[in-house]
Amino acid sequence: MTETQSNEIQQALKEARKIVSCARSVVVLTGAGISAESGVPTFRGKDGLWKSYNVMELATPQAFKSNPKLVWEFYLWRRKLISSCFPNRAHYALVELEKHTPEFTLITQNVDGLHSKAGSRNVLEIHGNLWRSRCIQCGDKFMDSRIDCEIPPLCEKCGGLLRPDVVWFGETLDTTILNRSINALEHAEVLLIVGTSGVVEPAASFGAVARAAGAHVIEVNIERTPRSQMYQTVLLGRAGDILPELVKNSEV
Ligand code: BV8
Ligand code: ZN
Repeated sequence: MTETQSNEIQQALKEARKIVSCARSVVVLTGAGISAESGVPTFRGKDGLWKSYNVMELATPQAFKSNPKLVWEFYLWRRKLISSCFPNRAHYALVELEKHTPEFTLITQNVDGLHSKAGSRNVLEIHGNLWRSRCIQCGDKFMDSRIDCEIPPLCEKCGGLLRPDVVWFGETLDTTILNRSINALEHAEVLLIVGTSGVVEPAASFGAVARAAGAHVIEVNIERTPRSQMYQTVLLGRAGDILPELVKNSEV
């Protein structure tokens, strides 16, 4: 990287830091990229999940209907992998930011539970949580830390089939969580979008919703995305390097 490039990045980071530290209401939208440095594979990266599995074939209600055992193998494999992953500096930077921002909402597409594990409080898990199971018969929902069990697991209350409590492709998001997300986006002064390829809807359009409502949108990613050109600020780099720098003076 040339001297000029690094100065430009420093300048952009300094401006972004000022915007974030002065904002009353901040919304953050995260994707798989924020957990990459914790060792959780992203979906579309070079070593992404899609390379070893066809997620579109596994993360759908049709797949579960036709082969619940295979789908549970996929999810238990992910639980096992994620059980040895811990929040990284980027997750903790958002915990700090939340402490120093009057109105703060964290919207995550991730199902790994690492934001709550880091201590974030106002978290909207729009795609659900891998560590929660739900009965398709009686609807019982509970935190489920099992990484090994008889598959497909059955509900202890009614004997019905359990499923991971995540949102699959082709399924609608929880209405309450979606409405809370849209409401936060429409009242945000700043939207910080971290580590998402901006492909999966409706989350991919959240930047446009906030921008249209007057927010300053800051994207943090290791590369530009198809949505970058619509955002006022794009900070290229790893979330674990950029976020601690972005929020550091909010600790004062
Ligand atoms: C819905 C849970 C109504 C399960 C997930 C045509 C057009 C538009 C939409 C659609 C369409 N056809 C169908 C749809 C709807 C569909 C959709 O969007 N499909 C896409 C593929 C086109 N969406 C839905 O079905 C949603 N429901 O819309 O309901 C409806 C219903 C029926 C029909 C139409 C509408 C439900 C979507 C939820 C799917 N569930 N996850 C599970 O995890 O197993 S999505 C899953 O993939 C993740 O949750 C996540 O959201 C998504 C992956 O995205 P990212 O998080 O962005 O991850 P990715 O790997 O792609 O990118 C990582 C990024 O990080 C990269 O940019 C990389 O550069 C960056 N990065 C890497 N390392 C770092 C980094 N950045 C910073 N630092 C680093 N260190
Ligand atoms: Zn049940």
